[in-house]
Order: sequence, then structure tokens, then C-alpha cells
Amino acid sequence: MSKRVFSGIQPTGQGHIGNYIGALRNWVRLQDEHEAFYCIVDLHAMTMPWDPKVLRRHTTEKAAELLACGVDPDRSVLFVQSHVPDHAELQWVLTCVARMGELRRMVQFKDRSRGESESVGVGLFTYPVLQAADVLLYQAHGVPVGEDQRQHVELMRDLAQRFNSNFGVTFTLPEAWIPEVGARIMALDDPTQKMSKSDMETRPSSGLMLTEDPASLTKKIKSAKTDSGTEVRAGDGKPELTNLLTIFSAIEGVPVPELETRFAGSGYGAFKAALADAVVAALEPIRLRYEELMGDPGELDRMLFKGAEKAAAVAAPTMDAVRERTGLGPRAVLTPQ
Ligand code: ATP
Ligand code: LTN
Repeated sequence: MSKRVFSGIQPTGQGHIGNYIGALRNWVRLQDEHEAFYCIVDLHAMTMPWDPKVLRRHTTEKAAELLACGVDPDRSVLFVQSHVPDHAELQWVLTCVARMGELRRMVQFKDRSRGESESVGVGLFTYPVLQAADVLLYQAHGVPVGEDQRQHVELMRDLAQRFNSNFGVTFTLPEAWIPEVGARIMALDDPTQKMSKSDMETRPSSGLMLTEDPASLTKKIKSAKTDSGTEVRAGDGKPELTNLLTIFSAIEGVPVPELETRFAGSGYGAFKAALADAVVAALEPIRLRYEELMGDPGELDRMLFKGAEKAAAVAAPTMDAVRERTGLGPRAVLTPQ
């Protein structure tokens, strides 16, 4: 049965292969069977210090990147979060439903504030409430994301449930749709940390960008950290090889044990060379399409405005119901004097 899906990505920099394997390629797949809403979450990108010009540029670049990966604005609704003001409005209402304790337990907040919770922005603390508003506004069932977002989707369910029991059933309870392979791709230079856009700014060799040229991708894969052994095998004591095999498996659609057999006795050098070829073959069409799309940023912005019109039409009835049930009443229709 066709269900509605919603997911978001921050315009915080160049996307990487973890974003692609953990989320974006599933977005592309899902748009054929489901009614899909995909959102570039610019308000979320303001939860860490930002430069206005860079935020604006990254938003357009993220649209090009999503289209280059295969998101199709004719088969899904692709839009920018701040273009639909209901996201911010619903966030406030949900902030008044959320509890300090449940937000304090969010792992992403704990990681990002790194123990300095008194000096980080309040937006970082309420980040998951805005994320809940994103999904609940559209009555989405499925939220295709990587493993790191599981806890945030649990919170959305809790907030939706609490709101429904306090004010009457208003929201669909969403569930996380997390892929079986590749839901958490690790950094190439440190297998204890997930590959992340923000980390790639300070440690470029930690990740593989979707729009990176073949020579640079190959170089990064060949110099990716590995253990001191020779056996191409996943599992205990081999976190680096496990990560590289997971990337290979996700990209080629071949199970890890089959890859272990294929590369038995061949050593890390040959394995990495084959992985580099597979990654380049998968990403090269994305890079070329991205460059083409970035040739006309005006067209990308027009496409995003059209997406926002479609999104706003679906969000409005939910926001109207929320206003009605919480006692805010109908929106005022303002005519400028
Ligand atoms: P940032 O470092 O700016 O937080 P990010 O790399 O974590 O960026 P997001 O925009 O937060 O990327 O996430 C976009 C999507 O990609 C989410 O669904 C997230 O779960 C998924 N994702 C992010 N990193 C990984 C990863 N290393 N492996 C698998 N999926 C990932
Ligand atoms: N927090 C998410 C991005 C995000 C999102 C969403 C994902 C914002 N709103 C709604 C799914 C649904 C992240 O950092 N990956």
C-alpha cells in the first residue's frame, strides 16, 4: 500500500557517500511507490553558527545534489523548510508539549554540545522538536533516515502521542525506515565516528563527497585507514575493513560474505582499488549531473518555490486542526492597510 514518506537533509555542506547509502538512494527508490516529501532543512542548519551567504549557497547546492542523485520533482515534493512557515509555527506548539528531560536525553544534542550545554545555542536543544514538526505536519508514515536519526523519530512519536491524547487525535504516528545495510557509514580515518558533512570540513579525508572527482575519491580510498593485517574480512577487531566492505556491499548490492570470498588472499591494495572503481562508477554520473544543474541556479530556485507551494497545501489542514484544537483558533486573514 502506498504510504506518505517525509525526510529532510541539512544544507550544511557537500553530501557524502554515507548520506547517499543511508538515506538519499532510498529517497529515490521510495518516490516511485509512495507519496514522498523531501525537505532541505535550512532552519535546522541555523542550530550551529552559520554564515548567511554560505547558508543560501548551500541550500541551492543541496537541491542540485538531490536532483543529481535522482530525486525527481515530478514524482516527489522537493522544497525548502523555511519556505513553508507552518514548520516554525508547529514547532512552537510542540515545544510547549515537549519536556526538558526527554530533550536532554537526545544523543545528538549531547554529542554536539560536548558537555558545554550552557554556552551552545538553544536551537540545538530544540532541534528534534522542529524535526518532529517537519514530519507531523504532513501526516507522514515513513521517515527514511540513517541510524543516527532513530532516536529523533522515537521522540516524534512520543510528542504526537502526547498531543493526540491531550487535544484529540491529530497526528499520524511516524516510523523510522532505516536500511539494513549502510545505515551508519563510518569515517575513513576513524571507524569509531560516523562519516559527517561537518567533520569533513576540518578532516577532508574522513569522507567521500558525492561530487568529488574520480582521482580524489581514489586517493582517499587508497589511503583510508586499515588495520595491520592482510585479510579482507568484516567483523570483530576489524572496524575499518568492516566499514569499507559495507560501502562496497551497499553500492554493488552484493552481500559482504560474497565480497570476502571474492577478495580472499588478494590483500588490501587490490581490494581498495576495486572499491575505488566501484565508488567512482556509482558517483561519477551524480557529479556530472550536479555540475550541469549548477549551471542554472535560477531554475533550481524556481523549482524549489513550486515544491513549497505543493508542500504548503498539504501542511495547511494539519496546522488549521492544531490551531483549532489548542485554542489558538483560525488564522487571521490580514489585509495590509
Ligand atoms: P552534519 O554533519 O551536518 O550533521 P550529516 O552528514 O550528519 O551532516 P545530515 O544532513 O544530518 O548529514 O543527514 C542526512 C541524512 O543522511 C540523514 O537521514 C542521516 O541519517 C543520513 N546520514 C548521515 N550520515 C550518515 C552516515 N555516516 N551513514 C549513513 N547515513 C547517514
Ligand atoms: N535531523 C535530520 C534532518 C532532518 C530530518 C527531518 C530527517 C530534519 N528534519 C525530518 C527526517 C525527517 C538529520 O540531521 N539528518
